[in-house]
Amino acid sequence: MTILVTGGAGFIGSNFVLDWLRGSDETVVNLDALTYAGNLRNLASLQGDARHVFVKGDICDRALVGSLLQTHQPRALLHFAAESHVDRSIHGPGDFMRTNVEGTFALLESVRPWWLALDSSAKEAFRFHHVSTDEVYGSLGMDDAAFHEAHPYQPNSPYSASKAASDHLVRAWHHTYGLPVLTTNCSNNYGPYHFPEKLIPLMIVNALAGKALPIYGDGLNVRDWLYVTDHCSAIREVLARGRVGEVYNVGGWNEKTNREIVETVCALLDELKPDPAGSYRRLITFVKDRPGHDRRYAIDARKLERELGWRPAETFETGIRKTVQWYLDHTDWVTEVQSGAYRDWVQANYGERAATA
Ligand code: NAD
Ligand code: TDX
Repeated sequence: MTILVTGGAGFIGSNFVLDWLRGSDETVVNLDALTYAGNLRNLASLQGDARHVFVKGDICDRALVGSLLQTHQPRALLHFAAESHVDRSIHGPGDFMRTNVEGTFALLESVRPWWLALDSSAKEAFRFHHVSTDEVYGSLGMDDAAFHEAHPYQPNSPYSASKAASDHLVRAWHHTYGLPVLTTNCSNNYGPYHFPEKLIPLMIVNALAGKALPIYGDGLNVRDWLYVTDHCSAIREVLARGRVGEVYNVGGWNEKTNREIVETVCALLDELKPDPAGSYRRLITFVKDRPGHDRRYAIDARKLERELGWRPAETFETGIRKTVQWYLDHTDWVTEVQSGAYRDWVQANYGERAATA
């Protein structure tokens, strides 16, 4: 059996592929365009492993996706590929519309004729699992109840608007064409292989380099944090037993202000790699706020727990300690990502296979 993953060289996608292959002999076909956020280094431990078939390519390329479906006949498609950084979406929304909206549309339209031609049991068994975000629901007040699956969509950034559009497309392809879809909307992830443009890895990497730790606005914006392998286990559960056409919210019940996050990172670094100049807290700097900055996200994950018995394995305390330790142990990964040197490594190790789909 085979699964097709899009965006499997990114942060969550690569964690998912590694996690999946730790517990399964199924082949994973991994379609990724290797944008700045995609890094085959994340999957270096799978080199030579025949269960992992990497294909460099774009989800907008219908001919390519169609041929992958015909060749590999996957029992499921897990759609992670996206432009994912809110700040980048503010400065340049075009790529977000192309990949997140047009790309999801192209993927659905590549899948539909192939899926329709399957025999009835394969058709019934197939799943299109769309990986999405809590940001589609907009911003909560401090006293509001956490987002549940029926919360109205109120996206506020170009990123969240593009993800909201993709969620609606996936929903419509189920209701109109009967495609067996599943959607998960997850809170903020953190953990290994997180690109150092996002809050937690940026703070770790900057602190170790003695650079400023920029906190937007008053730093009291709240995010709900989930360790990435807990997101992976939730996706596995929903894929295995989720009800077709349903949406499941995924979260860790770990609401933290950005100030708390940065102070926790500094305290852990002070313990694990003491700052020669005293404490990394000296680097905290309050900077201009992000335009349209959502105040609070919080996920109500009770449906997932009630229906599928899913619960996160990590607490925030265990997950953030593992994460800080991972970055301390993988300074070479950070250096390569920042310098772009991993692209040379990709060329050397994957050569033509990466260069041509
Ligand atoms: P990421 O930016 O780290 O990785 C995205 C991957 O998609 C990269 O490998 C990139 O090369 C690939 N990609 C981009 N455009 C592509 C295209 N046109 N064709 C093929 N591949 C393309 O993102 P992430 O943080 O791993 O997020 C993965 C998914 O999870 C996204 O859909 C995101 O919206 C969602 N999500 C992320 C979080 C989070 O906290 N990071 C939380 C909830 C949901
Ligand atoms: O330098 C920073 N300083 C700062 O205060 C950065 C990069 C961020 N922040 C703040 C903004 C947010 O309130 O920290 C919070 C987290 O920011 P990001 O790491 O950029 O994540 P966020 O905007 O919350 O979005 C993330 O979670 C949901 C992912 O990037 C999305 O892909 C996911 O859907």
